[in-house]
Amino acid sequence: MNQDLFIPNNAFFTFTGCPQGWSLLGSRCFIFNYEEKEWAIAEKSCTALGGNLASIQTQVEYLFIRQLVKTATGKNKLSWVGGNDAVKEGVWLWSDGSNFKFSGWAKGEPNGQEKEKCMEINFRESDYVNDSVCSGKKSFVCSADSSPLE
Ligand SMILES: [Ca+2]
Ligand SMILES: [Ca+2]
Repeated sequence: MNQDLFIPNNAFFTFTGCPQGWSLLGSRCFIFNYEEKEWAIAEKSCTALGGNLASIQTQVEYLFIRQLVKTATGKNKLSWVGGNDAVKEGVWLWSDGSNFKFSGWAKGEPNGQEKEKCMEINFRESDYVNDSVCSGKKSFVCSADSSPLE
């Protein structure tokens, strides 16, 4: 192996284009926010940080986001992500506008019809993706595209 190509982990975070405090995965950045907010207020907080509530585009991203929450809180803390079917019942969209291909709902979910329009992870502190009532106050995860190197 060419030693010149070795990049230490911490340098990776420093130089590949996530704002401070965000974590890089591939070309995207993620951050966990402990403060509990309604889904829409959480989305506003994410946009203020330059992102949106997290979209989950791959299984690897799902695992990464859950690990981010676990690392920050020591448990699988219930958290909002960016999926919602607020515009039309049953039509799930990501708040960042990316293509919704997610199929990792827990068994029997989404089940809330018109009452549950917002997507959460770690329901019952477990590997459980659920649709829920948007006015519930929960921690949340934001995502953003990373910036290219200058
Ligand atoms: Ca719904
Ligand atoms: Ca549900």
